[in-house]
Amino acid sequence: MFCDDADIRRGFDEDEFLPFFQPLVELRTGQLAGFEVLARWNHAQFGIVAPDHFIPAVEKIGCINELTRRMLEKAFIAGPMLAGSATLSVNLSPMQLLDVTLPAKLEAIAAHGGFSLHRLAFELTESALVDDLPKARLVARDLKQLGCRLALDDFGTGYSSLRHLQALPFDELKVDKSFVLTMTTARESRKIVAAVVGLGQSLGLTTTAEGVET
Ligand code: G
Ligand code: MN
Repeated sequence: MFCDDADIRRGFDEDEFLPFFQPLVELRTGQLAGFEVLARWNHAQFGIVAPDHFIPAVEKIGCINELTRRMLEKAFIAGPMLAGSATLSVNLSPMQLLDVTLPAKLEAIAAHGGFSLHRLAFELTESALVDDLPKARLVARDLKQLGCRLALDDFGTGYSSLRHLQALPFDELKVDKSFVLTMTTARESRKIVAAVVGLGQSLGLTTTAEGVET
């Protein structure tokens, strides 16, 4: 059956998981700033499958670190094709921030792929922060010591967003696409986005708008 454990394991065996690259553009200059690395499953039978259809199952069978490893390895191969300062942003599942072995593994993958960790950012959702904050802080600190940046993903959708912003040493704020997509038609969404940009500026964070598609 599609997306059951055996099918996912088969997908890993066949190396069917691959990164898609979503451009990040600096609004002020129009320059390409980097890419978000998004997992896709190039399924033998169903073709390209979006992450919301397989990430929960990959997490459940304990393969999310393996998925991240493959995304990083494949993305780092593209590293030499990126402009000098362009960055890569990779999504982490909440549980991965509680894995104290992640920083050392990441360092090894980056060294092997010849990619500078100063050009890598990790995106975390707010739910990463509720389970074991002291441990998440340790892992976050180690990641930052390696040079990585941390982004708070989907900002504005969880509860206690502002408190989470203080909980970890974030460098970036990503405004949830639900606000951005409705910005051109809903005044309230515009106000919210403006307020989040202001918040980012006050806190010295880079603010990214998700979901700009037109
Ligand atoms: O469909 P779309 O590419 O917009 O989905 C993006 C979302 O899917 C990300 O914000 C993230 O939540 C999830 N996602 C995509 N790639 C990965 C990945 O490699 N690891 C994890 N944990 N989540 C991912
Ligand atoms: Mn993201």
